[in-house]
Amino acid sequence: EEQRSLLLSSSSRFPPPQGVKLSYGTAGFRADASILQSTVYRVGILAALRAVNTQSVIGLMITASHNKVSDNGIKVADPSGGMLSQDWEPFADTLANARDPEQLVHLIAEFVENKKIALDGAKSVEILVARDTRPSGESLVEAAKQGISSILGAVAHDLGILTTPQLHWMVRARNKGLKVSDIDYFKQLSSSFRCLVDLIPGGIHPSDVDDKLVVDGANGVGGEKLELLKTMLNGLVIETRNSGKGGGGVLNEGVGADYVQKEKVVPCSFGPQDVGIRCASLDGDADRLVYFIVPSRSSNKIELVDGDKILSLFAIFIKEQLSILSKEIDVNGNNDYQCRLGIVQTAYANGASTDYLKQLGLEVTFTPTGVKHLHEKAAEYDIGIYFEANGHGTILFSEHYLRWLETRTTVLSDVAKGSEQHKAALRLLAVSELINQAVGDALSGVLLVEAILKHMGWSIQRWNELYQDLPSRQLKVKVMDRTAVVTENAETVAVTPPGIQEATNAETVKYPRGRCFIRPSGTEDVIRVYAEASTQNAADSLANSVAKLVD
Ligand code: 16G
Ligand code: ZN
Repeated sequence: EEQRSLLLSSSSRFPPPQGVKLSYGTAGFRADASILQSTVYRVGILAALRAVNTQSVIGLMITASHNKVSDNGIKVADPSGGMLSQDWEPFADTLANARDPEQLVHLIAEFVENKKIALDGAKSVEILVARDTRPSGESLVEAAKQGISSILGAVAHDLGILTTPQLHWMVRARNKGLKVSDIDYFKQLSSSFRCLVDLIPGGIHPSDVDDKLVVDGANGVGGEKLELLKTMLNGLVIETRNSGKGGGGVLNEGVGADYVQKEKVVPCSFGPQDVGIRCASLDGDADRLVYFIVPSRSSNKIELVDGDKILSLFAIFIKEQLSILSKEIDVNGNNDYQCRLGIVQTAYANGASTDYLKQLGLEVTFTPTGVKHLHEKAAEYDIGIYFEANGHGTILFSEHYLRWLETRTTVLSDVAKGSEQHKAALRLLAVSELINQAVGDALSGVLLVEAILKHMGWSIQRWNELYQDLPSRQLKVKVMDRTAVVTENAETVAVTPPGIQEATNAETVKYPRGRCFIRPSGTEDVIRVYAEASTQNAADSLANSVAKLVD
């Protein structure tokens, strides 16, 4: 019928690359941009099917995040704004690897039948498409649109260049029935930031006025969007570097959150002039954020203030508000609601951060690497805070708890309005508006960090001193087949190849405070090794000896 011939004719324009097997990994499909046309076209089809199936708005983001500028990738945002439902991932793989139009159409028909997707095109559905600043993005967006429009009733809406979290935010908002444009995102961020600042006890300290933050935009979309956001903020001085404008540097080359976190050196255009200043780095699509300090004029080494420290800062602030709120007693002398606060980390979290969080009395759980895992776990709490050490994370609020907070702020008597409890509830509500509820978001993350530092009256040095990171080392080992390593227990135990875990343990016990694990990368053909110990030499040596076991 009509649908079949539509698919056959459009797919013949997108022959798949020969001799490559693609897989929808932790971060969607990612590869050299030159081989992605057919994959992106096919993911366009998948997104359209997902939209018809859920009768919701779906998002498509064209980005390769922190990877090099010649790479690109594509991932799907589900109706909630989160990652594509995991039970659709195998279908994504199957589609991407279909040999020819006939097979492709056959696979689609089979899937449509299986999932009982009603493809009559009767009701139209919308797919929001956005891309980062990569030059290959433009033609890939075209391919995505072709895929989308090969499904009857599916309509692509091209939003141009956005950060990844912005796209996720838009999808989420649209499915909540809000008529939003990308300017609404900036309005919500800036007004909730303002709200937090207005609630600072005793107001902003005068010395804050010329206390600036310098942000490395990774020569990508984040720098550009931050420039825009800045114009809507008061009381925050931000200097953007590596904003990607005016023929400056190359995307992610010697810049950005991934570079800074892995290499622990200053990014391009930072140096001796920045000693002691509060600095931050975004990644190429602005879903990761790390802070750093340049400690001395004589070296390019930095003090990294990573995702774990951001998590700790957020946790302290949330805990403080909750403890203020818990002093609120109702007329019967009961405190009627106990908020469940949970912290979610991965095995990459520095052991010192986990110790610190537990000392604060917080519940800490671990999941495998990858936002979808952390996000899912965090969503089980009233307030769930998750972060990867690499700087991807956010704070999730359950609908139930938000409703409760809202009633607190409205039912409190006039006397209680303006009370500490009232303010704490307002702060938590402002945080839920500011911090992206769909995915980790460097721009909203920067604003929340800045608001909390102002609230606490802390310098970045004071913040960094919450605890001291244990020395660590990450290595990667190129292997023929990374699937040979299978892990369990949130990637802390390798169950295959046989004996590898025992050998790793035997090395680890040789080092005081030693901790080490291996896992297959979800984005590259490598096995990653992480080691931590009481000294840098020990961590290096542990990582090296375990890397030899893998080789
Ligand atoms: C992707 C993940 C990130 C994870 C990283 C691990 C998303 C949106 N991003 O960038 O969370 O930390 O992969 O990479 O899920 P690896 O598997 O190569 O170590
Ligand atoms: Zn990213």
